[in-house]
Amino acid sequence: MGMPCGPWRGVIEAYRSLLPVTNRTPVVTLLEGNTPLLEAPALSRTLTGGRVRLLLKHEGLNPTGSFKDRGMTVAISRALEAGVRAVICASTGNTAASAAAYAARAGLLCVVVLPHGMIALGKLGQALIHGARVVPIQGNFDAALRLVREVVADRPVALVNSINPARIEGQKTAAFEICDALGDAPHYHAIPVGNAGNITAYWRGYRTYHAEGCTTRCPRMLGFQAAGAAPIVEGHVVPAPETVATAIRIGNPASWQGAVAARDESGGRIEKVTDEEILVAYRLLAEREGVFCEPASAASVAGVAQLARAGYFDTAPPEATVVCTLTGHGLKDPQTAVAALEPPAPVPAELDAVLVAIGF
Ligand code: AN7
Repeated sequence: MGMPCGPWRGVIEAYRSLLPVTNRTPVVTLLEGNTPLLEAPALSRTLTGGRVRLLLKHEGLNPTGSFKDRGMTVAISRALEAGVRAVICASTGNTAASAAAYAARAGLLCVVVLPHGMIALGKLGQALIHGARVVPIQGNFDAALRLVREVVADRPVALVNSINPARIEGQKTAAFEICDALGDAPHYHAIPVGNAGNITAYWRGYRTYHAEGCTTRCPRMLGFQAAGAAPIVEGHVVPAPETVATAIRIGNPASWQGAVAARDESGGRIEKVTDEEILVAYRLLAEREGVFCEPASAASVAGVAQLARAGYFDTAPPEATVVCTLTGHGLKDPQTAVAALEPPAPVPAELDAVLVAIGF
């Protein structure tokens, strides 16, 4: 379709004809979307021996620091149109941060139900500062999602998790932007999988653009779960998911079927990556490409590295493009960055001591 001219007005205005809005829908936007698609030449060399062209869709540069804003602009706009006074979600953190910000802008009450003690610091700070009613539970994300489904069953509150179809519709705009930037779809698309809404959304976006005649192909979808929270890979619900990547600490994804369909219809894969592989990719992205994403986001790059080691890209077309979605910003979770590297101990405020510490 091509990007519209003039100042960026958010994903609803950019792709209005492909989204579930009418001219009566009050658009609630923080000008999300239009995120960079960055070349990653160092990672391409290091991880794939230059076999493929690696690009990063840096979704951490959305207004609240994650891809959730693309779906939230549509979900909150529709909730406002429907006349509800409050929205609610379960969250591992980013959905809560996004819902809280968009609800604040819309003048709606926002309730977020979170697994206590398992939310990265920045995300909790966002939910609080935007004025959400924060309810930490003594249970995990899957329990939180069960509870909010029960809350909305007989109350006039809009659920803004990705089981709300407006969320998936909005999130598919990332695939549109990638195709617009590349002039066609990439050959492969790598993405972290938690509740599996985003892989479902990207696949829908790629299929839509292909059906509209905007692209000549669809990519193979490559989804990656954390090894301690890999229900789709294992083929069964994981009752007590565990991973350093708290954003994808999910044992029973709501869009399980959507992820399986994306994999099978695209001829792709869904695999698991260990916490160690995630943290190696997390540091490589920061050290070699200057890109700081949160641990869950690095699962996409860790997965590409794993597949490259196994020879998966040996059969890729020449000049094959691989896009990795970096779903959230590294500043969301400063504690994991600091823990990964151990900040140095302080030295006296004297030149000699500083020179020794520098290593000069
Ligand atoms: C950074 O915020 O589920 O597979 O409640 O925050 O669409 O769930 C977050 C998910 C990947 C996984 N990367 O996306 C929530 C939540 C980051 C995330 C995912 C999430 P889905």
